[in-house]
Amino acid sequence: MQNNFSKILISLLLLVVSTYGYSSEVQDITVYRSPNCGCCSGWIKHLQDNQFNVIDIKTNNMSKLKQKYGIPDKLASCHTAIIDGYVIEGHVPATDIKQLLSKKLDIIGLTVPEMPVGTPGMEMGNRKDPFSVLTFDKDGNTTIFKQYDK
Ligand SMILES: [Cu+2]
Repeated sequence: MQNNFSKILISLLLLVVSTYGYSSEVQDITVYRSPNCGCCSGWIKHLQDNQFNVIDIKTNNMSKLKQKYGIPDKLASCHTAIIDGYVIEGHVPATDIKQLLSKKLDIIGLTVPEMPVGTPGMEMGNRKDPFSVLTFDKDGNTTIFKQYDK
């Protein structure tokens, strides 16, 4: 009896450990930003709150970097991030990054062009501008990945 109880206890413990281990799986994301970008820090915090491990790289060469990763001017924002071979440009919500990683689309990555108010890292009280998360490919084609209205 005592023995059975310990067995049950141990398997329960293992279940808890494996479930916890799965849900807390963190993924590395490299974020490039200029040293004094405040809203970039806000977005980094949002990623960390959503179980991403952020490698924060400060550089004064953002425009060169955007060229290198194939981000056209009209799709550009402040920071540029790289995760799992994808480019994440601007204030893209963490849920959309996770969705992209599970979908494995044949695109360069996602962007929220410019810096809409109300996106993660761009909070200004209750103000929320509608915005779109766009996919973009190497030819500069875009599609709407997710639309956020107020
Ligand atoms: Cu920004």
